[in-house]
Amino acid sequence: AAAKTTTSAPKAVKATSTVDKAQVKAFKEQVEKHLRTTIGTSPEKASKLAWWQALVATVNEDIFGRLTDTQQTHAKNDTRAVHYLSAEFLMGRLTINNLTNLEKFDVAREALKEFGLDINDICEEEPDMALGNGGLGRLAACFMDSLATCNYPCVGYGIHYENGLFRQEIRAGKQVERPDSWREYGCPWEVCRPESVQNIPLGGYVEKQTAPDGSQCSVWHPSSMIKGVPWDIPVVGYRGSSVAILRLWESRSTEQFNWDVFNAGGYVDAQTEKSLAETISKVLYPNDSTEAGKELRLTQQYFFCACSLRDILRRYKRSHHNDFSEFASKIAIQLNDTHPTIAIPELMRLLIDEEGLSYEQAWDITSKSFNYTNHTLLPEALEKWPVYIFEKLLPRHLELIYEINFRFLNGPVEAKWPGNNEMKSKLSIIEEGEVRKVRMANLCVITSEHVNGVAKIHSKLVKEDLFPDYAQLWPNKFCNVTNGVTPRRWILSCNRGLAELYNDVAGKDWPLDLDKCEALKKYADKKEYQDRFMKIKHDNKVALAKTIKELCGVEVDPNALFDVQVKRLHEYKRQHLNLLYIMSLYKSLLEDPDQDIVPQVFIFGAKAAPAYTLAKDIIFAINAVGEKINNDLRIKGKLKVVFIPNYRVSLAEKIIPAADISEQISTAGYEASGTSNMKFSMNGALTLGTMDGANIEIVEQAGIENNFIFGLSVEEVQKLKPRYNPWDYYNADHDLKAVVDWLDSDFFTPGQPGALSSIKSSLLNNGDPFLVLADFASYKAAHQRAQKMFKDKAKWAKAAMINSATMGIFSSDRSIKDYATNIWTLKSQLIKK
Ligand code: GPQ
Repeated sequence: AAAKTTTSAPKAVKATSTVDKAQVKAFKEQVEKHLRTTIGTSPEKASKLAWWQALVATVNEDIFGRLTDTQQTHAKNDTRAVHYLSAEFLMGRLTINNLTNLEKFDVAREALKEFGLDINDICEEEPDMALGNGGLGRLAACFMDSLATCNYPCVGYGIHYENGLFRQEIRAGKQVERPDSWREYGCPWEVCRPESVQNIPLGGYVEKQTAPDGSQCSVWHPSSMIKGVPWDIPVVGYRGSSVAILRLWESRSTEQFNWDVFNAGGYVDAQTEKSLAETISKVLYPNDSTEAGKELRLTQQYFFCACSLRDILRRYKRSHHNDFSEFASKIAIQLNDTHPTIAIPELMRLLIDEEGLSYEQAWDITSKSFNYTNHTLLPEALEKWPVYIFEKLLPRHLELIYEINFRFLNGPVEAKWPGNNEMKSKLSIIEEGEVRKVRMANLCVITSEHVNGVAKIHSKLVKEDLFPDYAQLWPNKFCNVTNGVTPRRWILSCNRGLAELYNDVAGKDWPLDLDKCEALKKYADKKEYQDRFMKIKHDNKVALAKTIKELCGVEVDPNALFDVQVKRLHEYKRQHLNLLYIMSLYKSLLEDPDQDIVPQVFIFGAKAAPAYTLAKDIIFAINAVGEKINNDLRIKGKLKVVFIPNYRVSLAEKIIPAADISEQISTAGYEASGTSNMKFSMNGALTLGTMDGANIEIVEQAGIENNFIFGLSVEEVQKLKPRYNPWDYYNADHDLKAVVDWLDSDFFTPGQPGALSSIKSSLLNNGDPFLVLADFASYKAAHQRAQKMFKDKAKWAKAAMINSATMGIFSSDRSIKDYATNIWTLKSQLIKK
């Protein structure tokens, strides 16, 4: 209907006018009741934290009723369900999202206003739930939102880390890590479920026994027992459809095995043993896409998988008793990367050793239940655990892995490549060598019904480059599910202005069907709509400028072009390519301060893994260069560089809606998908990026002419890599040489010459593994195209609108429906009230 009135812009409806007075009154009374009777304070005395807690208690009243309805419906219908196993769930804050999904945000805002409170201000009290590193963990969180919204029966299983991803402080330009104790004052969303506690065996040895019929069997004698305590976090679907459960396991001591020590007067020793058991869920490993290879990490993985599988079995047995014939038709398990791989031998072990099934029966069930998602091709991320660690922690699992491997190599591999030992050693789960290792990805591929990558290009590379031999054995096992992000959090909650625009042009159902946003496309040429769209962007930039002033102390102009790169710091993501460009721009401004360039603000946010020295050096370099540029009066404020400390979900929600340019500049072939690229586009940023990951699919939707694509393609990278010499590019390009050499001076680090030379050294002496120098000229040219377009306000606005309007396929609802249809064969279930 709105489509017909093309001549005048829809009037911005004042959200307040639509809020029902009676609902506001009721909500206000509920909050006050909780403030008094749940939190034990009063409106006069309450701190912001107390107000937030009362607000959450109010929201929880809505959530728990629906949770019970959901669980009863699923139990009654004995539905098939998916179990999403992930070592990370990067949930961020939940208050605004839950209010939004319950369609109570406006009511809550008005209710709090009547107490003289600003809802956004109150919600700043909530610590981020940062139980993940980056894209992989955030994807799991978006998937929970979509699973609930699309009414798929599911449980998310993970670890209840006491400390999430470290808090980053920047001191003298350098990253300093601080612990993140997100639950210090309790988390009002989570519910402990003591009735579902699990006991998990660990360590010890395997005893071989001979049964009366002469057959051999193995008996595991573990050396200790760890208690797993489940904490449930309800995830409300949009418009309150169903409520999904995220179940996170906390490790505790069982004391079961310590009685002897305890009674013998070993009170203190018993306590020490206890602290070991409690160490397991203490801290999230802060590595993104790199394996730490630590024993504790494998223990974490095993601990949460073992708890989760027992939980799954318990629920299955409630309706199917000891008949496992329907297990695979009721249970789908999704492995989020290889981190939960140990669930495979653990399910085998539970079925054989505890439930008395034969190996063949157990394998039949296991191989029909599991699916595996790969998230990277980086060799350093592919988990390989030394056999000696397995022998110590999980001797029985190792035995089962050997058995799976033996049957695989002597079955399908021998059948396909008879007598070919080279093929066997390539495909084996065990890597031979000085230290023998278990290749977790191989175990996943051999066992899983489906193996998927996370963007079209990535899935192709998974099949053709990472697992080509497996693909010959099982070509149909490999498939693609392009990632997505939830439009509830990434548009509706974080960009209210844009959400209202979509309400006006696309109707109110777009958060459930993001393809509807395409309606905006036909207004992309209309001045009034362009103005409205860019006014929304400008307002978001004003708000971000305020945040930047608070967090970095730097004044930035909302009229400048906001160029943003926020993501984990990695060489393959090439923040240093961005930095080299900034230096070259600065250099040219010093040479000609009066040149007519678009004022630009370069905004960074990135955490480096604490042991990743070069990544930390790049953070230091960005801060050092920024400090110099921001204080150089000669360039008249045309250029600003800010590094926003402690980048996390709640900051992303402020930064992304305010971006003009989204930097997605990984070396082609290295970024599996990317997901912030989708969020930026949805919010009207133009992508300045390589043909990598989901960037390819983004420009397929939005048009290459509405984005700035540069650099080598995957094929070109593969071709160049073996004969690449960074010196050729360095010597051939004056500008490039000048900025690279600049890193060696003390211009940006007065009194500390060489403080930035490790970056130069990685580019020249270490062979520039991610082809930064090769892409520099092309990157610079892309920036010049962007600057030129930014001067043409109408053209820019149109491109921004088309980007935003065409991101329908990147709703995580689409991803989840793809999984449900092609991988899980899972049907949605409407919830009876
Ligand atoms: N990803 Cl293997 C992570 O965030 N952490 C990891 O350990 C691995 C992958 C990312 C990947 O780099 C991005 O390209 C993806 O978009 C994201 O996973 C979700 O699939």
